[in-house]
Amino acid sequence: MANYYQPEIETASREKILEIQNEKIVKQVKHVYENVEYYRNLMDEKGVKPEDIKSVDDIKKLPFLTKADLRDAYPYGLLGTDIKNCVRIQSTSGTTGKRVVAFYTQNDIDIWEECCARAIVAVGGTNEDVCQVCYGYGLFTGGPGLNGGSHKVGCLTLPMSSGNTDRQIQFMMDLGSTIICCTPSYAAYIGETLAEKGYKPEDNKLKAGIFGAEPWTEEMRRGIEKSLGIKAYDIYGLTETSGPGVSFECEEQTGMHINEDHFYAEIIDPETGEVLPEGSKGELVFTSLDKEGFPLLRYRTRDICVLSREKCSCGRTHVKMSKPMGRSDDMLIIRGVNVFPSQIETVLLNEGYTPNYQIIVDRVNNSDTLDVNVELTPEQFSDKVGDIEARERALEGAMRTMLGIGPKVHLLPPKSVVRSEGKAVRVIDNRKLHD
Ligand code: DLL
Repeated sequence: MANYYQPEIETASREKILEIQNEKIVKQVKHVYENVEYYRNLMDEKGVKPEDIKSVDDIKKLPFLTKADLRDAYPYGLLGTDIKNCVRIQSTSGTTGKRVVAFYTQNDIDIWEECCARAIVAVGGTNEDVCQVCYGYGLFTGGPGLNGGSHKVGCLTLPMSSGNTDRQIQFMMDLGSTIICCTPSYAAYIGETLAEKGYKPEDNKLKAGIFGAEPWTEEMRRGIEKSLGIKAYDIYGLTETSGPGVSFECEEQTGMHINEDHFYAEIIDPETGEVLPEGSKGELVFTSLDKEGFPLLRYRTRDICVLSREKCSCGRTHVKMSKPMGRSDDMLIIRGVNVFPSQIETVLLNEGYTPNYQIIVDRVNNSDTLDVNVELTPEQFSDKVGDIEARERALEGAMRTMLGIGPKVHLLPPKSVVRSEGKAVRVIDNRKLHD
């Protein structure tokens, strides 16, 4: 039996959803044009006026926003309201030195948490559940978003944050957690640790897990379901549009319903920017229909997906997106943290190294590893082992500060990073992330 948090909107007719979207977009574009100089300039350059946007069909006339715009406008250039109306920031990686900073009014937080509440109710959550949130808390949106959603549903919320697996397991067992929220790789790791400690899947009270923030395969889903004895559901989102809960899986487990009353989704050709017909594979673009603090219009997510309007047996009418099938840029997600090779390059240049480097990513025991091989110049090269090691640790520290996760750095003799005849191969990703 399907459960909804806001049935009237989650199962609304297509006409009703369009009516809501059309009403919101006209207001939102006018508001952004009047209040966000950065975007007004982009619209003026394209010769689009707010009056040209009469319905969501006209969204394709608007200019795109990208992570590069977020960097150019950092920190306040895309703010949609007076800063005194904002109550929170959240943040994720930028492409180089500056992070993406998103602003929220209280209304934005309420809507975001409602979206997460929809996801929790969709997996069977009620006020009788104990919801263990082990996404990171802090600037990352995972912890705060699911925490807020869990409160709205009335679950007993365990704000665990990530890490300290022994304590996670102790609370899970002692307090009888029934829903767990974390990255899929952490869920797999918890499952493995439970088994190592001698627990069988039926020893815990978990019934469902809400996993996202990084790509994962159907094979991983089956593994997690088996090791934890639960149903594993996907959840998607990004800081720029709020955080987790932009879309979520229902009991059908065949894609994630996008909360269309708040986000308008398009699929474009990543090369040409052209809007593709329904059912095509391409880059997902979101327009926030009612965000106040950070109202991004036509934000290019770089996630490659397919949208489907096939009728869903759960009764929800909102469009479904497939699992992201890759990215149209070079962003990596390592242990749930977004990492751009350009951030690593920035650290190397800042620290006086050359940009001859290679990033090697792998997954060992359900945990991602990140190694960075960096070539030294003949002047930098030293045959004193201690000297090299000290420099490796210093570089690891600088990278940890920039990335939010610590890589293992290996300083190599001159000419040891393979030169490519074409485009330099900077990243070797040995993980299997997509089906
Ligand atoms: O990862 C928000 C989030 C937190 C989503 C918790 C789900 C659960 P960012 O740090 O801004 O936000 O990273 C956003 O992560 O563009 C995708 O590339 C990737 N991503 C998010 N969810 C999924 C998913 C959070 N379910 C970027 N499957 C997005 C695959 C995902 N990739």
